[in-house]
Amino acid sequence: MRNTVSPLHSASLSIAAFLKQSPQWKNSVLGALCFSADAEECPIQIDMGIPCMRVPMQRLGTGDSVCEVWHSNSPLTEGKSGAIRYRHDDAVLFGVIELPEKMFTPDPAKTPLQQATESAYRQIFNLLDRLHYPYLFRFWNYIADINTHSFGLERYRQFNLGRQDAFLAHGRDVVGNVPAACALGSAQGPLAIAFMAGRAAPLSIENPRQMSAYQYPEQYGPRSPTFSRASLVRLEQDEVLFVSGTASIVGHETLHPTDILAQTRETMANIEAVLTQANRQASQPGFDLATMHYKVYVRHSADLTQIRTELKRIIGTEPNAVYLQADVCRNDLLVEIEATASQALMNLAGHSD
Ligand code: 3EB
Repeated sequence: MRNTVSPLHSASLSIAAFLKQSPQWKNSVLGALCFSADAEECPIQIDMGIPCMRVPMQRLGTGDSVCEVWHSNSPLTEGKSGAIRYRHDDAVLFGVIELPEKMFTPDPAKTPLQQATESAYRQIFNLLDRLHYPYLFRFWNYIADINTHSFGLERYRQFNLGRQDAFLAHGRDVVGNVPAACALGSAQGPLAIAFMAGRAAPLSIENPRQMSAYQYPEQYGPRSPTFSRASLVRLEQDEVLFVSGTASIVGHETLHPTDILAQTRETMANIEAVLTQANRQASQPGFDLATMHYKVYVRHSADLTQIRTELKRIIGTEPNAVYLQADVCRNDLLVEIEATASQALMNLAGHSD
């Protein structure tokens, strides 16, 4: 964001462009999420051992694929544990896990998706305990047919059951200090979860315009979702802000159920409110709408142009944004936007370069 590239930062590029990068560049990759409509396994993971999660989602606008790539400028170690692949430096670990629901049998008490979710989260928590990266910064959750009902419950709500059970089983907080997250629907594929964790506790940030998601009332499902509106991570040389998937929700209610322009404005008002909270708690109040990196999940691809035009108008300049076609976790939500930024810390205790 400032003149220096932050030690932990993300970049967006196509799968083809990724494959053409230098070996040094690839060695500095902590991990990646690759979004593309075709159903092949991530070529990056196959070729290089980089933890890379392929998400079956259509990119909208330009190009047919896009990877969100996280870099570190410290030496990296990689490994596998059960279904998880990960890389870490001394401070941060990035991992991915994909679990097909057909590995699990329906049980009267727990649906296959619920079991897959609980298993994935438990595997993640076990790995982080073992390698001593106890603090979760952020989860990315992708679930096929997220709005479909099965076993008498919407699939997103089944996911929420499994997720909260895993947090509770590991003695983790389910209110207050919870990680940032997003949860989106893909067309097909296994439950796919990516995560970033570290050795320093992040600050969990809430939005005064919204009820905390972990306090949503029961009308949204038997268990509340376990995520915060943002998490602010302070590392040795930089500070990273992960703004969770954000939608047109005020209090706990969806606003403007059929109006894409109004949903886009409400969503951006929510992100702006989260940035205001983050700047109060950051070491430098440097986060602003114009310098965030956005991922915009669009339910109906026909809405792309309107969303794009409105975002540019609100932000005042062409945003750094990637657009993807996805289902959002309430039927009446038409768009969900997440945002990330990292800023290099300046003037710290005699460090200057
Ligand atoms: C919302 O605000 C919209 O279940 O992990 C956004 C971000 C949403 C994360 C999650 C859900 C999740 O409730 C949905």
